[in-house]
Amino acid sequence: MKKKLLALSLSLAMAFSLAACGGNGGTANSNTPAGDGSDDGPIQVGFAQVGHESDWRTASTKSAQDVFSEENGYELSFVDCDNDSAVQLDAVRNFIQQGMDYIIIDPIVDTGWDAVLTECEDAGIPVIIIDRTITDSDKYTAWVGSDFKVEGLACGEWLKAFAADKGIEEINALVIEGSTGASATIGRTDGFKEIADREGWTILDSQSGDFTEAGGQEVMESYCQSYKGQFNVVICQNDNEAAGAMTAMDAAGVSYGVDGDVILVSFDANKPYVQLVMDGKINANFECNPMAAPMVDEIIKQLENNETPEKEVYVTESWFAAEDNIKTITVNGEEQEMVHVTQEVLDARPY
Ligand code: GZL
Repeated sequence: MKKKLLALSLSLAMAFSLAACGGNGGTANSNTPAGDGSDDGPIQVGFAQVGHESDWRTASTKSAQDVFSEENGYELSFVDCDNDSAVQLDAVRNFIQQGMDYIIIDPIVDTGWDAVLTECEDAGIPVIIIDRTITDSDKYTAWVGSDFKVEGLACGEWLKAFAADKGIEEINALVIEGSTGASATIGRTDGFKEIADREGWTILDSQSGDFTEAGGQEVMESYCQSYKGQFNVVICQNDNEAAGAMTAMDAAGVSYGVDGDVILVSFDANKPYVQLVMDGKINANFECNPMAAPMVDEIIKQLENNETPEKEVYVTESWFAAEDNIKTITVNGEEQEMVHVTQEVLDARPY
């Protein structure tokens, strides 16, 4: 769209300048084709990605690289911002300088965006946000992602039903949060806490593991020292933190999972961790679908055809459990299925 508009405006400028010169003017002759605004080159897309901190992020990046490929008519400029917000803002400004047709951003944190989004708007470059959200500006064309608070609520509603079924009367939970300031962290934390407050559960502690395995292990090691024997639930806000937490609990002699003393919950549901649910190591895993790129491709096609896309597009996701004792949960008044992980379910996982 931007290149076409740019080509058209240049053509018009040339036409007027030629007219101003009286007649053909300049070197162009009357046969010079008027700019039709067509530009058969690839659509230039700049993608400022959070980083490479997790399996989820790897799947998200692969999805974008698969969709915004040369054979699909794109030229992708990809920047791994390594969880550094300053790097991410610079990447977006560089995309503006490079004259991208579209800019995609997965925002590391949800604030500090209005100035650079205004610059994109002034440059006439549509911005599409994926995955995490931006709360201090709406100067973007569309957002594609998950409802993180619903993920947190679903986790709490499942735990309530699971505890009731198992006759567990007291919940003393430890939470390993994701990256501070990330909307995924904020939503999952708020959602789970809403149910915990409603049910009178105790959240003994809630610290950030930064969505990494090392971070999850470090926080869990600290928790095992401070709270060993006091907790019966661990909520990890992504799979990599759950992997680190399992390492730490193994070392501390804390049992977890279907046959353990501690209920272990994760988010993301990457395939290797859905395997761990089937193996009974993780009791429940709440998917966060990283495959936003195909929907962004559809949005770009709409924009190329001068159509107006929806401002918000939600990806589909499922809730997985090791046991089939809880068939459904109710989240925000909506009945949702708990998927009991069988080999067939695992084999069908796309990432
Ligand atoms: C959530 C995404 C989070 C994942 C983590 O949509 O932003 O960031 O849950 C990832 O695995 O690091």
